[in-house]
Amino acid sequence: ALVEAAKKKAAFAAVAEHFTSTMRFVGIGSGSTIVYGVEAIKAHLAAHPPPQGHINWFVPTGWNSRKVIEAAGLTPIAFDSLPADAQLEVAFDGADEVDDELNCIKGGGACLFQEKLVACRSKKFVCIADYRKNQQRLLTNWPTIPIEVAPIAYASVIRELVALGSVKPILREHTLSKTGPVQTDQSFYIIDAPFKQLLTAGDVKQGKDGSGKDGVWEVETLARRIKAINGVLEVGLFCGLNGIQAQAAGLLGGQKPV
Ligand code: DER
Repeated sequence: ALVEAAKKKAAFAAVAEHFTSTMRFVGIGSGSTIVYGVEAIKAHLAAHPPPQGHINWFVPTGWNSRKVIEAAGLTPIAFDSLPADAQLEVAFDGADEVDDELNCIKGGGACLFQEKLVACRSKKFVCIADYRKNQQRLLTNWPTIPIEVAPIAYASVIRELVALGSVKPILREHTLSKTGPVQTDQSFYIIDAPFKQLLTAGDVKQGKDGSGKDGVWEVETLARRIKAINGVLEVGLFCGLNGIQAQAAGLLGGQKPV
């Protein structure tokens, strides 16, 4: 209950600060926290109705996200239906872990590819995360980096990840529902790759070595290296690499209740 209350508090704070009824295109992420974000948006629209004839379009980041938008009675628009020059005013999304520089690990829900697509098409990326996600460095509490890969390439990507210092990357399999690998909205696979705790740019500025020696990486350096592996569609590190961190309003509401 404590965690759910923190998620809800974070979501309502994020929406109060970063959503307005006159917005045209708003990205909606995936996972459980974003459900509170959509609830907050719905309440905001009820309290502050948009001008007559104004449509608020919500861009989903996968099947789950679209269902959440529709269940709230909001209007979805597919990413590939957006007007060519349209940019989203804001994208709201959750995260699995967030560091002091607002870099995020994402992909716990296997939606990282469309989440990054939508986040990078937005002027601002607002991460809604409860206190459990808030760590000084990534891979402190969350143990692995989710990576979306073409099915045919998964074994070769695993080999390359091991060469980068990941001790035992694993193909994400279903647990209860069915046997076999999890498939994303793109029918790709997810590899969860453990790495040592990721250094921030600030650590490197203070002289720490994040170049991968002994498997110790700075977050953006590793994100680039993983993204460059043949067969990788997307890596679940949201950082300066794609300008997201620079845009991130990085709202971390729901601080641990005292
Ligand atoms: O997959 C993701 O990146 C999601 O945002 C997700 O992992 C966050 O999920 P949660 O809000 O249920 O913790």
